Amino acid sequence: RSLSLEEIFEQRIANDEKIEPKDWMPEKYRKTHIRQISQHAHSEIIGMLPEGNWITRAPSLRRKVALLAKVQDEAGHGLYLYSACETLGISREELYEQLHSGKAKYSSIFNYPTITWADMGAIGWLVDGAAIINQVPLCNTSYGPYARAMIRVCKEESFHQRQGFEIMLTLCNGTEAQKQMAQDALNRWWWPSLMMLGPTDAESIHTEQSMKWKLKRKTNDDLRQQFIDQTVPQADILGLTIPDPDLKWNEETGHYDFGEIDWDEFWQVVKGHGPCNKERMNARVGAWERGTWVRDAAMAYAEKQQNKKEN
Ligand code: FAQ
Repeated sequence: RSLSLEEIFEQRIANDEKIEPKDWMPEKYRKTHIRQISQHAHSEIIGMLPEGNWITRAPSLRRKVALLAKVQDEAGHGLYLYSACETLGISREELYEQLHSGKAKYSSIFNYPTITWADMGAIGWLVDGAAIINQVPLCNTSYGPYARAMIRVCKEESFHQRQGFEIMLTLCNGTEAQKQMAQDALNRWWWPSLMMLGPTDAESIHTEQSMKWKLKRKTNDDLRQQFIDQTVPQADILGLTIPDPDLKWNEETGHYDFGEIDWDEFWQVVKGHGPCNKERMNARVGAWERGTWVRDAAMAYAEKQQNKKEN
């Protein structure tokens, strides 16, 4: 008996072969990839906004150059991811429409305000730190274009993380007020960074299927634990206190135990009621609308060039 398309697909997944755009794939595999990759792309684009807030106010030329480059990298990540997503048969226009109409999600973390310079340090250290932990396993995800995009994204992300940690280290070695500013940023970004890795495995509706398809290679809870275990010693180096009285090394498990995450807050933010959801969407949609004339001009120019070639 010859194998069905579905059986061949399953076998390829079992053999750790990459699935490529023109290969047969189950409709649900395609849909769930469009969902995750587009949410990831939207997060990169919206993720530029909290940091964009500080480009004009960076404390030195060196800091400004680094921050500008980081925010540009994020635009680049968004573009690789949108391109990867388009290979699944959805257009860029549809993807933007889903973001702008509020139909598509983007990461909860970017709905928090950036109120001091130390937030640039905390975002690099914690948010990029959590992003790397989540994305390194995705370099090995089953869909080829997503896996290949992740390799380059992870390299850039690890540079971003070190940039953030270095801002924190500088503040922590500075005046008492600067160290306080760093502690305050850690206090505000710690819990949202843990939430970024998604609901608990028990609450995660997609994990089981995504693990079977090797879209996800590790569960939300495993990644969260890995992030905590990696970050606590870094806070010790900085001389900062993680705002969790229940955080404690557990000799038996070889991991840190940690306190209860406020999942109500997480779902409020995901549903659009976080501190900056409206501001972020207004900034994004406003930029898109103000850019209409540029897109129109580019299209008119391309058409003119095409006509010249034809005549
Ligand atoms: N925020 O069943 P699960 C970055 C939704 S890194 C909002 O566990 P899944 C770099 C989820 O979509 C940030 N929504 O879902 C950067 C689902 O809703 P749906 C982006 C969330 O997909 C750094 C529902 O909850 N990274 O941008 C969140 O299996 C610094 C149930 O959840 C990625 O996107 C959340 N935090 O696991 C840029 C990585 N968590 O779709 C600038 C790729 C969950 O059914 C500055 N994505 N939800 O309506 C993933 O690894 C996964 O999609 C997870 C969620 C782990 C995020």
